[in-house]
Amino acid sequence: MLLKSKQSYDLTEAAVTDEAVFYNRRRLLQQMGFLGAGSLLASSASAGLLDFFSSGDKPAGPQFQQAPLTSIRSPYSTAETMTAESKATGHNNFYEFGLGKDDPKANAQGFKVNPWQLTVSGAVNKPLQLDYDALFAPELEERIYRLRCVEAWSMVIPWVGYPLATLLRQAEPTSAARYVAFQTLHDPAQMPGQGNRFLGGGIRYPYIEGLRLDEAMHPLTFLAVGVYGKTLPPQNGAPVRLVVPWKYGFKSIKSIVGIKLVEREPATTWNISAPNEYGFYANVNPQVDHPRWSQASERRITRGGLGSDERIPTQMFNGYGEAVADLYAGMNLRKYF
Ligand SMILES: Nc1nc2c(c(=O)[nH]1)N[C@H]1C(S)=C(S)[C@@H](COP(=O)(O)O)O[C@H]1N2
Ligand SMILES: [Mo]
Repeated sequence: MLLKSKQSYDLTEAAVTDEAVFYNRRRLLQQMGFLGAGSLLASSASAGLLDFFSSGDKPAGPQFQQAPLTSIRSPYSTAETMTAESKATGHNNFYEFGLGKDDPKANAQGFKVNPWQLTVSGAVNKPLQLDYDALFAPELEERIYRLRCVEAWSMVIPWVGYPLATLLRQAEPTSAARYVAFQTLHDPAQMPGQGNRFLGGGIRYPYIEGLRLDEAMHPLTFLAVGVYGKTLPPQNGAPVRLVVPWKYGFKSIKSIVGIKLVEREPATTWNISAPNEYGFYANVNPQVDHPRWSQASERRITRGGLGSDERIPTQMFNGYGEAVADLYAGMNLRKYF
């Protein structure tokens, strides 16, 4: 069940976290986030965007450097078999870097994450401006969560970060704040999908998302700055992304630069794109099918490879119902899908 304490922590990825204890986090933070010079622009200019976006061999440019992160284990973790790191960081949805599942990893290695500015603004008493180092200032914990994509595949991923509520409390939402709006970086020079309707899948950029304030304050709602014991790679939303484990994956917006407390339900990217297919709430619900496919089951990606993925039943609220169902008491979840 959910919110179960991890019994066995003998997973290989844990070694990375433990190893990190020997390092000084600050020193590591200084080393990371680089990124050879403009590999993305250089390669798109020389090879042409279409070649650039064709997946296959790794781009010749420099690889993004991740740094180890020290974190404490969170009781809010599942003990289910974790997805292999190579799958969680190699099979991604991040349309800013291409539509194919292996495009983000292939195309985002030159993404610049430092310097970064995340602002928390709107209906708050104390607006925040967080630079890159400040993103890592709160105490970091590791949360192993199920991630259920609306496309009916799922993974089990060990995120490193802190509750979104930690930041929101610092900003002190006023009584006018009822929703939280999120925005991804808008930088077509670095994110080719943002500058081209074909490469970017025809959605409107920057990618935006939103939560009700009580959803945003829920202890399971997480801001991830790392994964598998290291800083996030760009394809997973470096340097900071949202993780809302009981909602379809598209709510978990990547590479966030803006968090704004607002009075009214904010517009959200996929809802704008196809309102009959993607709702504001997007709670995982095996009883409410997508208009074009069933949501009753999912393909659980673990280590990948032929025949290794299991088809498993999808759980209401992705298995987090005990913790979150109260948020939706009395709501018609077919209407508010
Ligand atoms: N900015 C932005 N955030 C995004 C997306 C995207 O295309 N752009 N894709 C979403 C979708 S559909 C999913 S399933 C998750 C995937 O996260 P992962 O690649 O880290 O598994 O990111 C979400 N966040
Ligand atoms: Mo998704």
